[in-house]
Amino acid sequence: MGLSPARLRKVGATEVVRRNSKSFADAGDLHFPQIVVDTGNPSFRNRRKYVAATKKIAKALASADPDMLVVNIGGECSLIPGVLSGLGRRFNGKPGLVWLDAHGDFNTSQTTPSGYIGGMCLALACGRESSFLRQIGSEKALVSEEAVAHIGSRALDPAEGRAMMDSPMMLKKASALKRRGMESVAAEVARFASERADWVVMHLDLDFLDSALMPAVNFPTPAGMEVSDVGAIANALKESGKLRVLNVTAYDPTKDPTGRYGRMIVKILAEIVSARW
Ligand SMILES: [Mn+2]
Repeated sequence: MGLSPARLRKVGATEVVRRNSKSFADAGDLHFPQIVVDTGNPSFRNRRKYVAATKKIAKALASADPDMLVVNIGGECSLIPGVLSGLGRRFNGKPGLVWLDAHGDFNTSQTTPSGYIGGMCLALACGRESSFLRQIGSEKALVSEEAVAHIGSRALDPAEGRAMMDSPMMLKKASALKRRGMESVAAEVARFASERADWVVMHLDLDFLDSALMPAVNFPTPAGMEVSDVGAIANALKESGKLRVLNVTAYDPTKDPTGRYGRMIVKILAEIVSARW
């Protein structure tokens, strides 16, 4: 996934954002030490490197222009604490988070079956590991769970799923979205986020999409969503006037030898940044 930003730039990601924006600035790429062997506590692997990476992301974003849409290309979903921490210093008011993902990313070191940070990063942003918050220099949760909408899940671990059900977050599983249709859910999600937040982050883990549509991710998951569902959410959020940040994560170029899926992601990106923005 670390190869994703360079590959997506190569197939036009930077260009479509530039072309669809009134003003544009490119903050460049961040580089992190490669993790070859997992180290540290098996219930929170690679923690030391992750804390350093989170601080680096936060620092890079702390000078972002609050009047522009900030587009972050991952890497994996675990960029989120860095994004919220950095932009939280710069933007006024409370953040909201609309999280599109097949997975919960809501484990903690107490519930994780693997110690994989990517499966815990949303819970970390929500402040469920106070020691992590202290390590990155934050006194409180980076986003309140009351302002989180989790959309499109279909592969939750049991304890993680229970924690999500008990949380005040909005939880819309893929099965419910298919029953109700995305148009009405999108309006509800946008209303939820804009009522509870002053600025909203749309976070797209590409495995939100059905694995047949988007197999170039690390954890492709069937029974997923369509590209038009991403567009419906993006449009509803744009109409709310509070969408300030877009994260696009989890593309794995090594699973995309022809570049076909990279081009598809650039097209999705173009749609999100262009229409009605
Ligand atoms: Mn995922």
